[in-house]
Amino acid sequence: MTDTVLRICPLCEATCGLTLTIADGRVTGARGDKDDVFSAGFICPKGASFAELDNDPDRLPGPLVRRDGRLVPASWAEAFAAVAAGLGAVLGEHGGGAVGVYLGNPNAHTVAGALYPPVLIRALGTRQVFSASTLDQMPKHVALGLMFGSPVAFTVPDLDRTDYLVIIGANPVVSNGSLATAPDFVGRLKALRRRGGRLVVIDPARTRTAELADRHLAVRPGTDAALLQAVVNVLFDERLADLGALADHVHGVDEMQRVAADFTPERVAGYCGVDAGEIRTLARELAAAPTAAVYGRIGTCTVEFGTLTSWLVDAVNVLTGNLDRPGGVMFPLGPTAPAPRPPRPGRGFTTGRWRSRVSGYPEVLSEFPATALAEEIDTPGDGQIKALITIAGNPVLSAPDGDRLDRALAGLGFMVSVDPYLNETTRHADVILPPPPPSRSPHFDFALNNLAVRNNVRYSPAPLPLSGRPDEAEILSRLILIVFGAGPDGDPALVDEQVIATTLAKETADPDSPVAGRPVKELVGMLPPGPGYERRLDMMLRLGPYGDAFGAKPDGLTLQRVKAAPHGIDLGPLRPRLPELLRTPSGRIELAPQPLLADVDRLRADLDRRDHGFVLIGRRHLRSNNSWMHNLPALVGGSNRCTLRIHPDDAAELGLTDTAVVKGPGGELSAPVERSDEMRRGVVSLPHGWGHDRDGTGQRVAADHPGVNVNQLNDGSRLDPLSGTAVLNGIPVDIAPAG
Ligand SMILES: Nc1nc2c(c(=O)[nH]1)N[C@H]1C(S)=C(S)[C@@H](COP(=O)(O)OP(=O)(O)OC[C@H]3O[C@@H](n4cnc5c(=O)[nH]c(N)nc54)[C@H](O)[C@@H]3O)O[C@H]1N2
Ligand SMILES: Nc1nc2c(c(=O)[nH]1)N[C@H]1C(S)=C(S)[C@@H](COP(=O)(O)OP(=O)(O)OC[C@H]3O[C@@H](n4cnc5c(=O)[nH]c(N)nc54)[C@H](O)[C@@H]3O)O[C@H]1N2
Ligand code: SF4
Ligand SMILES: [Mo]
Repeated sequence: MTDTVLRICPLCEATCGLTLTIADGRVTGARGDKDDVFSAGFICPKGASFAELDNDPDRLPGPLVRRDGRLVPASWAEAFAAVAAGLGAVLGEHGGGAVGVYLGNPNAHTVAGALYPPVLIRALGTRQVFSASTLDQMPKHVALGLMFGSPVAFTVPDLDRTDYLVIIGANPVVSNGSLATAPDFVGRLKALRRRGGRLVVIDPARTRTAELADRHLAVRPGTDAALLQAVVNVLFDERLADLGALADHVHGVDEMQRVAADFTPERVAGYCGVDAGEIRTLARELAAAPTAAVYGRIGTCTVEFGTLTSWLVDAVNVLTGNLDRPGGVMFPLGPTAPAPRPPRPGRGFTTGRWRSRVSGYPEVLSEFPATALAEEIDTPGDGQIKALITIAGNPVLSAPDGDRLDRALAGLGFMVSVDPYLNETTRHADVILPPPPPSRSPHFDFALNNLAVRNNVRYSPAPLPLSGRPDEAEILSRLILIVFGAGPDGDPALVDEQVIATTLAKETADPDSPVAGRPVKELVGMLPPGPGYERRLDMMLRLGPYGDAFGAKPDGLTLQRVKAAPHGIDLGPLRPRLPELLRTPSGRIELAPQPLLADVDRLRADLDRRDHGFVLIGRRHLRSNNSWMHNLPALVGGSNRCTLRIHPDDAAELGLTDTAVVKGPGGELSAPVERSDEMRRGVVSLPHGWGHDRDGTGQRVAADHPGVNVNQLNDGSRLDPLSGTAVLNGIPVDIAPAG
């Protein structure tokens, strides 16, 4: 018998609604849900491969436990007992501070990943916390924190209403968008062009997104901060800066003008590899457009000046009056965000409240740089990491110098990984606890709803039953109970009930909360019976901006209402939200925060640098996702290959034939050569997440097409100092023919 069921796709940030076909208790196909209020039927090749991904025979059906040096299948009870023993030993001898935690990207795409890791980290009381954020968007958090007082006040381009969109260092036609949740990003770009709007793409490569643009500026890698400083320079110099409605809410305009004064287009043109006239035109067009939005992503973050670039993206949005207005960049308001409180100054945002043990890196959002994980494990001394918990991460491939991390992991006292696969990282674990596949997991976009180009709420209960295995919420809850000393058999519901009690105690005590002064017990009694994560979701929705405030606003959202609308509920276009979200001590936007001004000296000192050899950047492929989707026959091969892309004239000058040897600061590798005039001269690209040739992994298809690990070219010593984010784009490399 064939059936259909709805499920939001967890495979990228676009959050498309899918209609899954189910036969004999498994998923057999996927298509776009035409009635989804947000995605309206859009689907990409990855979503269309949902069934293969869900049924991948290499997904671990149950836990693995290390016995006599080998990972062998075990029962769930045995696995949790092994965690209690192994982790318990480290906790007993060294305390929670000796336990490291690494959180990978899919935590942004699971219910469990949103709800439990913070509780686990608090339970451990550890400062050894690492995540994919410092390989990705951390510069954006720091810039937002310094400018708006809140590191999660994401500025999202109002794609469907803007007249002029500048995309810097992003390739949404391939990535399907990031920090801008928008199903069918391509369709939205085409619609922009159709309504007479213009698209400018700034990228060293003429990407598929650049192909859609009116104008493409092939900037030199890593130099966008200077280019944007020059845009700011022109805005002031030609009296084009116009803050519009923001004028009363901005501090630091004069400092901004001063700091940009020496970054004239003529001064930066050689450094950026972009004509001064092009930069002037960009500034003039941005100022002249009825509305405009500047949007930056990976190419603005994982670079030498990541935080400066992220700041300048929004500085330009402010100076052209485009922040917080329709058609500009706006602040989404997700359904589980806290209900807005009255405007008031906040404490602002700081980093460096503590420092990493070995290199003294400042903490940022209570994390250390992912590149520091290996040294914190392999450097002896007080506070050394003795045990590691990884959840949904593969840092051996995703972070620089995986070989060192690989060796470090092998020396840990204990390691547990929550991951569906035996891969380059999890092969070092003493216990692997595999979550069930997405067809057996619920879905709610706690994080991505706050990045959506249109406010909406959608929930997918787990489409299929668990059949005897714990869901990821239970796995993580049991880890938390073990850390609390409740042993492997504690009641996982206790974790959720504890969070609910604490949250409601705080809310009811807050005079500005929608439930101020109400008895906690009464509110707890209103939550529906069911899994703890659903009770927490219901609580968050009811406390949120559209919530029913536990009955006080009878038309408001509850989980029950959301469940009754399986295709989702549209919550309308983005609306202006200033000044209520500002949490700077001044209560204003800080246009020129001191830590950023201080870092401009480093940029200034770089202006005379020129590349002598080649520069390496990254590249994503439509049918791939970081390191973990190379195991599906339907997705690997064809154009999804790990090749060195290089301009044909560069290849000819170097005398490259089939294979090139690439040498970087961290190592050397050989890769097939792919000639492409998409590349700027002197710039080459390799995709990341490949290098599936290590022993003892369990992804058979991936092992047949291993590719090479680009991150081995990188020694990890170069970081954006303000955010601790690894420089993954703009790596100097030498290239030679093989042999
Ligand atoms: N050179 C270079 N390096 C890069 C990048 C780059 O552009 N260039 N990009 C960086 C970026 S943006 C990111 S986000 C990082 C990603 O870095 P990581 O998050 O460390 O790596 P991923 O490859 O995304 O690994 C995800 C892991 O989660 C597992 N997984 C999948 N689904 C689930 C699930 O439902 N639950 C659990 N528990 N686990 C699951 C997978 O099996 C895999 O092991 O890589 C970074 N590395
Ligand atoms: N198909 C697919 N989709 C994905 C992923 C995937 O691996 N595959 N990964 C997901 C993840 S984790 C993330 S974070 C997002 C990322 O989403 P995006 O940021 O849109 O993805 P990228 O393709 O890495 O785009 C970065 C662009 O920056 C350019 N670039 C590199 N260096 C510079 C520079 O110095 N300056 C400028 N201006 N540009 C530069 C690159 O050429 C590239 O085109 O994608 C997500 N979606
Ligand atoms: S665009 Fe992203 S969310 Fe949509 S179907 Fe593809 S992978 Fe899934
Ligand atoms: Mo990412």
